[in-house]
Amino acid sequence: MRTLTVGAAQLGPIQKAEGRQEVVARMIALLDDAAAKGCDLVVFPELALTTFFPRWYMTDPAEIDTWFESVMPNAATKPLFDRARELGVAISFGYAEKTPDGHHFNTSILTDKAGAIVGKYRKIHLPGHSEFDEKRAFQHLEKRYFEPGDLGFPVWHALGGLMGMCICNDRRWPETYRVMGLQGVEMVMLGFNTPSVNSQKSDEGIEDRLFHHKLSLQAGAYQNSTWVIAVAKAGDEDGHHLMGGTVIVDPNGKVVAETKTEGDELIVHPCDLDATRFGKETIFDFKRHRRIEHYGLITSQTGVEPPSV
Ligand code: CDT
Repeated sequence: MRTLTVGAAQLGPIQKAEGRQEVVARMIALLDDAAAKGCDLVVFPELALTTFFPRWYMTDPAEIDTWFESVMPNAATKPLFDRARELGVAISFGYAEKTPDGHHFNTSILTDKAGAIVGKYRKIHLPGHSEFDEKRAFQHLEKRYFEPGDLGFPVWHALGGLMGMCICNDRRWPETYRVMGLQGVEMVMLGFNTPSVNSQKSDEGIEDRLFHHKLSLQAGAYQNSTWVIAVAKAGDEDGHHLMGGTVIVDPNGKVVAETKTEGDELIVHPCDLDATRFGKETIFDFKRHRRIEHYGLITSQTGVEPPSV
């Protein structure tokens, strides 16, 4: 057994006016609880330090940059890194990253148990749109504020296993898991901010949204025989509701732990990384069973091109 005890630390809503220090204090409270419960690793949501700001239309670059971190750790997040190091607990969380040369990414990081950053991922599948869209019930401007990630889907030797990350919308795309699966990933960590209503289809509500969320995670976990840790930012942010549904999914595709609220809430599960072996060595032994000679369209073509009649 190679057991990694994981805490999925859901955050409740963060209002637009709430500062990073307040949020970091909430994250530290969850981290303390996780350490007391024996966690090796605590995973926090996408854009964990602020409200889900891509719902707000902004034009002033200086205002936009107030939502970004140009150094990590920084003054606001140092107490979180310090506490994680004191407790000997690894952490993963998402934030808006501005690079020294001015690029903007939706990023997540993984630290080791000494608080050193050992992995960084930049969100590749950015949902939404880049200009104000009056037809939507509310805006989702990730394509305005972020560039698509430029780091691929790396997998790292960390915490005694093979660890990968993706972010929110990435979880809906089978390619995300498969690229990591081909590197032997044993645990995928991801955070999400998912509105509980479809802004372009008002009759698609929270029940459908939670269904699609779990469907994607469970399929990704099963088809690549990996643990998946999916962590929400949930609840009502300035009148905009985000669904909960923080879950831990085992390599068989089963949900083994799930939050019950839309507030700050920790769920904990002992994840045996060796439980990924059976699937990887049998039905999903890629080397024996994949037929790449038939998969060319996946990387040569983006959109749908029906055959000619
Ligand atoms: N944050 C994020 O990626 N949210 C998306 C919403 C999709 S609707 C524009 C998600 O996939 O949950």
